[in-house]
Amino acid sequence: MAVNLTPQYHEAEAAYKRAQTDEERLACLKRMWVELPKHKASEKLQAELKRKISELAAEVEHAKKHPKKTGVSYKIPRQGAGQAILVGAPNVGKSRILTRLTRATPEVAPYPFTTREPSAGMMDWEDVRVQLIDTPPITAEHMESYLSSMVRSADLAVLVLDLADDDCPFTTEAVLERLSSVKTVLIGEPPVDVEDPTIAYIKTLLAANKRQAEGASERLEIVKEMFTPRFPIIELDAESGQGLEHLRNAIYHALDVIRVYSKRPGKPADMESPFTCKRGTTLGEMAELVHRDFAEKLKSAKIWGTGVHPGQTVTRDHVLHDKDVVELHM
Ligand SMILES: Nc1nc2c(ncn2[C@@H]2O[C@H](COP(=O)(O)OP(=O)(O)OP(=O)(O)O)[C@@H](O)[C@H]2O)c(=O)[nH]1
Ligand SMILES: [Mg+2]
Repeated sequence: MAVNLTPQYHEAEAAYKRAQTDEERLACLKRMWVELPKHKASEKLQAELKRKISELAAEVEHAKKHPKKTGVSYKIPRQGAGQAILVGAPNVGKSRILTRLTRATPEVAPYPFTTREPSAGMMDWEDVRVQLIDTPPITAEHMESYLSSMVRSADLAVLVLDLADDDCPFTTEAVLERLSSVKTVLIGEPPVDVEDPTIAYIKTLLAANKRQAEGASERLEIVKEMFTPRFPIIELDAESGQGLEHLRNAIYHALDVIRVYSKRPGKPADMESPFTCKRGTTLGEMAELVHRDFAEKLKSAKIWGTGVHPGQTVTRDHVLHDKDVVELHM
């Protein structure tokens, strides 16, 4: 028998995956519990949720009584059309990629463990911007404690690998294992139905960097054998710039967002600053993005774009397309 989870449940689950602190996670688990249909088919899920809530509640309680003196957490406010996080083994070129795709200037150096703290920059893609985050390296032995929650709350991970290094398939596997040991699974296409809600699947691109290094072609063959079809593989050489535009495009497209331009009645559309929303967003949902009140006040809307006559009046459940121009009437 199917569990038939409600949209509210899925929403709470999505919020759980984005949560960055244990308190937030606990609140989301509680919401998931409330929204979970309580019947025979969902018994396993009920038991699992109950266990998670009780464990996490104990942890939160414990943390309150024994505040940690050490340990840092980084909250980088989301900006732009989406957030992509660069992760990988030491010295693979994560920081170099950030310097090439954004105006950020993290330190780049020819030795491992250069980056000690995350830093962010904005990547231009046509008329939108995507937030990129550079992070300290991950090895089998070490990962900064805050990293997994940053990866979980990102829209996309870019797993960077070093084609100048014979060990690159293994150091990359070590990164994947390290993250999955804390229930953060990097994968090309996250599954639609997730059995265990505590596991976060993060959509991921594999960036095979240093493509022009000696021996890179041979290593790339091995990398392809090991990681296809688990991840889409983007070849690049950040130092020389080869493949950079390919990576820029792949990042934007992987976010799966569309651009919508707003227009006031009787005025030309504002083609300067599009709203971005997930593909599949409806007019009603978009109105809410523009302004919380708009969704309620919305009387009608006209659209210029895909699948409509120019200026056609549409209802709030109309699904929007990239580059649609929308005129909202209150
Ligand atoms: N040949 C070549 N060298 C590169 C490329 N990308 C980065 N490098 C070099 O590789 C070294 C490491 O680059 P970083 O960007 O600091 O690497 P990282 O992954 O940020 O390293 P950590 O911060 O230690 O994790 C530097 O000497 C870069 O100049 C590339 O595409 N080709
Ligand atoms: Mg670095």
